[in-house]
Amino acid sequence: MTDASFRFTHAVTRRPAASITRGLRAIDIGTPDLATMQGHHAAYIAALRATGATVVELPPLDAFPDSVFVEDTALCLPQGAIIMRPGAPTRLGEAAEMAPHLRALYTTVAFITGPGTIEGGDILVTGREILVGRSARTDAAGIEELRALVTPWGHTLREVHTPPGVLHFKTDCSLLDAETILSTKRLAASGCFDGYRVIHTADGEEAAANAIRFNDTVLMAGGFPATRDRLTAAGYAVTEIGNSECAKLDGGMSCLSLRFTPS
Ligand code: CIR
Repeated sequence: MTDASFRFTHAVTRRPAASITRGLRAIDIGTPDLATMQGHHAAYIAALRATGATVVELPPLDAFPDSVFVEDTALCLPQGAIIMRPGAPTRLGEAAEMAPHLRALYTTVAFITGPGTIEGGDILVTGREILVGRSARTDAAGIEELRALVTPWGHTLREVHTPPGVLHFKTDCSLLDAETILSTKRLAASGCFDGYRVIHTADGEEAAANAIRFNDTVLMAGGFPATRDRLTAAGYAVTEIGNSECAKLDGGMSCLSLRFTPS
C-alpha cells in the first residue's frame, strides 16, 4: 500500500479559454460564464498550492473549448506520463498540446497511439491498482493499449464499467486515500469497489462524487453539504470550490488538473 496515489509534488492546469462557451455538454443547462469560471479556477489553483505543491498554469487554448479539462489528456504515474487519445473528436488535439509540458517534467513520456480511445477521466489510480471504466469515450482497444504500457511498470489494470449515461468513470467516484473511495451508490452497486472502504455520496448529491484527494486536503465542489459532512466526519480535511460553470459542461474537480510526482 502506498500514499503515492494521493501525495503529489506537482499539478498541471490550463486556464479556461473564451471558447469555453462552446464546450461539450450532454444536456444544455446553460452557457458557462467565463469570468465566474476564471474565479473558480483561481480558487482551485490556490487550494492546490496551499498544500505546498508546484502548480503549472498553462495559457488558454481557444482552439479547444474543453481544454481546461486537462485530466483527460494524460495519465501521470510515478514511472512516467502517458498521453491519452481522447474519444471526443473535438478534443483529440488537446493531447498533443499537453505532451511537451509533460516532457519538460518527466523522463519517460509514452503515447496511446490508437486506433482505440481513452480519456483520463475514466481512470482511477488507487493504492493497489488502476481502474479503467469503459465509456462512450474509452473503448476496449484504448484500455488494452494502456494495459500494455502500465503492466511493465508494475501496475495492475482492471477494466470496469462507467454507468450508462455517465460521462466518465470518475464522474461518479474519487479516491480519498489509498484504500478509500467516495462513490455514488449507483456506481458502487456494480461491485467495482468491493474490498475497498467506500463512502457514498448523499442521496441527491451524486454530483459531489467527482472530488480529488490532493496531499492533505480533499477538494470538492461546493453545494453538497451532506456529503461534505460525511467526509469531515470521516476525518478528511475538505476544501470546497465553486463548480457551477464547469458543471454545465459535465466537469468537476478531477478534470481540472493532472496531479503527479515526476520521475
Ligand atoms: C467533455 O465533455 O469532454 C467536457 N465537457 C468535460 C470533461 C470532463 N472531464 C473529466 O471528467 N475528466
